Amino acid sequence: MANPHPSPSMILYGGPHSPFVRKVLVTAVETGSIEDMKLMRVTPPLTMATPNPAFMRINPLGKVPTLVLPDGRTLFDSDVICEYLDTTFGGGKFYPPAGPGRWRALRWNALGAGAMDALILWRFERNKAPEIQWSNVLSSFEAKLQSILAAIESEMAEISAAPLGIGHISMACFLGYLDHRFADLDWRSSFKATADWFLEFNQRESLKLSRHGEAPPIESDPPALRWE
Ligand SMILES: N[C@@H](CCC(=O)N[C@@H](CS)C(=O)NCC(=O)O)C(=O)O
Repeated sequence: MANPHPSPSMILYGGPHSPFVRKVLVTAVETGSIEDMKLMRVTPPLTMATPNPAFMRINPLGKVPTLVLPDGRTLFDSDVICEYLDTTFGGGKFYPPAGPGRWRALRWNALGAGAMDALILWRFERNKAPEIQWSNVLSSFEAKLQSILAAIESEMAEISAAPLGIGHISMACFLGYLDHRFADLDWRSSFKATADWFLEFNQRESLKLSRHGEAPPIESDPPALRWE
């Protein structure tokens, strides 16, 4: 689906490899707001080591996702954007009002988003020349990944029974990014309930449309959303 809306009134800055951008895309598809969004790729892609002064005039943090609203104001980070989309277009389902459902959704969201942060930092360290990598940092991230997956696995009965919320979207985007950038890790054999949940969740239209750029195409999937 290539943004069929004739003149989208919002601009989403991002790219096809960021899990935080994917979280916004999934929320945008789920809330029916994707068609009102033009997707603008930030080039070269932002990394911690490549600041982009021009882009910092749009978002002082120099990070994606960044959403430009119809009146020209900008929103960041992914949670502010997702809550905006949820309340403006989605009826406020994904960030429930104060109460146990809200804290549960926000807790799972924090788990998924924290896991994405950890994977990004781990990848940054892993991509350094071997002689300057910190082995204790690498092993610390490896341990954190196991503990995050174990936590998700232990809560899977409650996760799969709960109404769809921002926590599910975050955790699915974490697992998608894990497959995208750490395809060498076989996490499924140790975390079978999580693997089964993700297999099913991954079939949602919102997940199909937002697959990461280099993910192998799945023949039956619709074409991915297009970045300009
Ligand atoms: N907490 C932020 C994290 C966003 C983030 O880390 N984005 C990465 C791309 S995945 C980025 O823009 N990195 C550039 C940088 O760190 O300077 C959010 O939820 O939006």
